[in-house]
Amino acid sequence: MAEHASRRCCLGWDFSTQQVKVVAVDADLNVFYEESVRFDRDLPEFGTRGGVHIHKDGLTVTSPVLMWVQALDIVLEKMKASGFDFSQVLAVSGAGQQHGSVFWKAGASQVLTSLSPDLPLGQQLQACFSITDCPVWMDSSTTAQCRRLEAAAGGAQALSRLTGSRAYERFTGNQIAKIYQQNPEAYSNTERISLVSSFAASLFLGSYSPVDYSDGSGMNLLQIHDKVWSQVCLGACAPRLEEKLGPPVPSCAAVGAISSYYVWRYGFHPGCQVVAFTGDNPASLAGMRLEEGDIAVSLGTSDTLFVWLREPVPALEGHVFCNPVDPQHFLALLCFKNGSLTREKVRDESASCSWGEFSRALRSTQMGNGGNLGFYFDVMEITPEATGRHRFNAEGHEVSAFPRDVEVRALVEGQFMAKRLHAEGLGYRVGLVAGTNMPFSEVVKLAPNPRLAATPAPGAAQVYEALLPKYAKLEQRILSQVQGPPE
Ligand code: 5FX
Repeated sequence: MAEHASRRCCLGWDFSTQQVKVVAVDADLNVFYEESVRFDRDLPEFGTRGGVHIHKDGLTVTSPVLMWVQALDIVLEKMKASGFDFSQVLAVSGAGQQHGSVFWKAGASQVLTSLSPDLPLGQQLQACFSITDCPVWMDSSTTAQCRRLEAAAGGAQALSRLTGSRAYERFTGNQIAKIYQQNPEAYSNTERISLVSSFAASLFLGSYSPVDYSDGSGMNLLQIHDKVWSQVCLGACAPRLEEKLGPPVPSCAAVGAISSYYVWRYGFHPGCQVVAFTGDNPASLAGMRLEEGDIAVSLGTSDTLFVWLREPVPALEGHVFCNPVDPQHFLALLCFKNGSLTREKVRDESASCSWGEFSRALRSTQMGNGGNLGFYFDVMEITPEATGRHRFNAEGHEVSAFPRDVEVRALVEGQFMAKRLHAEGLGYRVGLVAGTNMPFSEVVKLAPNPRLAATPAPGAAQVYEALLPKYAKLEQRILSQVQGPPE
């Protein structure tokens, strides 16, 4: 029998854009088993690229709901074939891509609660969805719905104060409004709307699992302070929406025991608990074990920044979500579109296409870059909404180029000052004292320590504290060139 066969554990699922993945974690928080299904490779009959269908308008992006269901079937069958002992699983929970939505057809609840253990889920749930291609987070086709929602809420800033974000095209409320307007029959034939996270939890529960506060904050519908649906926002999106969403719950809530389907088909223990699933970004905050005052940066195609906040200041950029670990606190998320690709471009132009050269250039220049500051927005940036490359010398005069080494440092310092500046705009303060009495942090103490990739150089705080106001002023200057002076 395989080594992983009989270990008490919890299963963590990830329903992401490109794959469904599971990890089994033992009592010491060691991950001892992993399995996954990649949509494009393992379910080619759905014809997705990167797990999605990009429609002809270039704005609409969807994923087939049955692809997600079948992926779960395949992962479970693979686990069974490997001898995985499901009877040792104490609880299942997980994460889903944020904002995506699933529309359950009238009558689906009945099917979910009476699943036959003899058949895979995909076969039984075939007719359970009123929308078979679900809107996902990459969709940007709902600008009209966004403007309508902001108007109904008293403006973008008012909506942000209420729900944590101004209206965003991918946010679920706007997606629901579009479906209601363009396909009213499908909407009225929908008995329940889930997020990808609560949809996945529902599959395990064998009944509708509630939306959790954290992922619910990515809908432009939830009042992030009161944790209730906003009547104004619901009303602006679609009729009878509250009953289709059901009441939201804390992200750590146990929502019930696993469906008997899994007990009979796979041998799960009937007492195995399903804990609410949440969004992938909130789950990352929990997984990285962030605490109040911590900040985490993910450097990818886009750079993403996560911050644990106690008193957020929702703004016109970035998002404030309810915190998945402590519902009294918040999580701020900022997305910077000019991430890795821009760094690679500057590396190629100024460091002979070599990361070694790039690092040498950084070492050969001083912190603060002699007062030279740069903005590198090769594509239209999200935070802030500006484009182009802008370089300023120590006297604040715009210059057309920097020496190569200065260019490299200006890029890195500029990208990180932007992160600090905009995180502060959402209420983050550098130097906060970590909170006490956090049960979650106690629980995860057992897990191996995350590896710090870097620590600040001595003197960094003084240099950048002094430079940041200058950076902020120059950013304003660039923005006023793009947008015109503030009204
Ligand atoms: C966050 O707001 C996003 O839209 C993305 O990070 C998705 O969650 C990716 F799954």
